[in-house]
Amino acid sequence: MEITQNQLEAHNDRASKAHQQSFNFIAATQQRVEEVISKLISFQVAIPSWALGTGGTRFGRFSGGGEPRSLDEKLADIGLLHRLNQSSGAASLHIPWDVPQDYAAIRQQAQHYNLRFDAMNSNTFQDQPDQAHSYKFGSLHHADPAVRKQAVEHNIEVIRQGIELGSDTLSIWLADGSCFPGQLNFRKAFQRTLESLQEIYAALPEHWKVFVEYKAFEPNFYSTTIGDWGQSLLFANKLGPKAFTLVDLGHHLPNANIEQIVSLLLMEEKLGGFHFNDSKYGDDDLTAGSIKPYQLFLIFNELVEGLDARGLDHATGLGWMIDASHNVKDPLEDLLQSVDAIMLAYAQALLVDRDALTAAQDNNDVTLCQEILQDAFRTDLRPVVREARLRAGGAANPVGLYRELQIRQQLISERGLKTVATGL
Ligand SMILES: [Mn+2]
Repeated sequence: MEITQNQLEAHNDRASKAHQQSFNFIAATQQRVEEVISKLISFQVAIPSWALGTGGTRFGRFSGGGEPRSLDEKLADIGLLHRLNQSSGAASLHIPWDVPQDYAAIRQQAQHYNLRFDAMNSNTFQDQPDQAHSYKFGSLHHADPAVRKQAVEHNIEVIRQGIELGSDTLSIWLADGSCFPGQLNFRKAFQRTLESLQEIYAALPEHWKVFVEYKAFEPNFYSTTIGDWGQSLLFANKLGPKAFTLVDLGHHLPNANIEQIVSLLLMEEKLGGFHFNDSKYGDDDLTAGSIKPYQLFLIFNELVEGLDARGLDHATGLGWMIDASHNVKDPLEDLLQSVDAIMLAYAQALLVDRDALTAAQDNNDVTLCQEILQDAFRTDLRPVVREARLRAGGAANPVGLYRELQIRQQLISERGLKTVATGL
């Protein structure tokens, strides 16, 4: 199904009066609203193909119905999101879950929805039915060279798929690690991983990048071979200028200062991309901004400051992606909420008075530093995010229009109630 221009305009007309009142107020009280709007319009967040169906836990999975059954239907779902918010103009695919049957047709479909292909994700955390060797004890770090070779070749195959689609980034997350003390020689595991990554790196086309993602724990619960940003940075530095660290917000030990990690990686020119989500405990993969919105704002505050310090374009300087899983919500509604939270945190960070903050920092005026940050965070910028969305051609209230048009019910009638999307 597709949303028509008439449906969009009728919805926006109904919201127009209330929106204008709230927007006029903020535009009259904040000087830099136009600059914020133009940056918001450029900013796009990639939607992961694996988050379009209902996720699950190791205890169960409860399908919501109407889930996409193919790559075509996944792109159609991302097209719907982008139509509603005009901020989801990219897709992040996962191989082998999303192997295209017909590249030209998939490229054409993406063009129809005005989507581009962001980072391609490899998968060596599961065994596929046709593979010769098991990843039960790891992939790129495995003691057996035949397993490592299979995992390296898979990653090179993902690069090849990405070239066909016009992507320029390979994103690697490894489940490799150990569950018990003594299981693994840490040094050898690191060195084997480095050698495997070097082989993959050598296969990158000229303009490509590789993102090395880290994760503190899970599925291994004693050690992870790329467990934190230091280990990822070691690999990225040893690999070369096309290798970067990827920060997934849910992949840290509790209470880690993620904004400081982001700031320093950006300074070192080694921050490559982001996986947005939120968490209370671990890798909860909850809706961005649903648990710790102030942390999300503080992260964006460092991103804006660091990107500006290096003269990088906010929209293209890093890879912006969501990595989430939806167990109890409609995945499409959840993704709309995540993108909205990301745009809001970004808008608030753009509003921070940088000059005043720098002066307060230099004067050790701790109270004023906090006042400046919290003033931006507590300013209701929802009308500004909405205005940017409307000017870009989106809906005043994406979740509202999604419900008014009963999109989930339509997807169920098109695809069936018992469909299961490939993914986690
Ligand atoms: Mn991730």
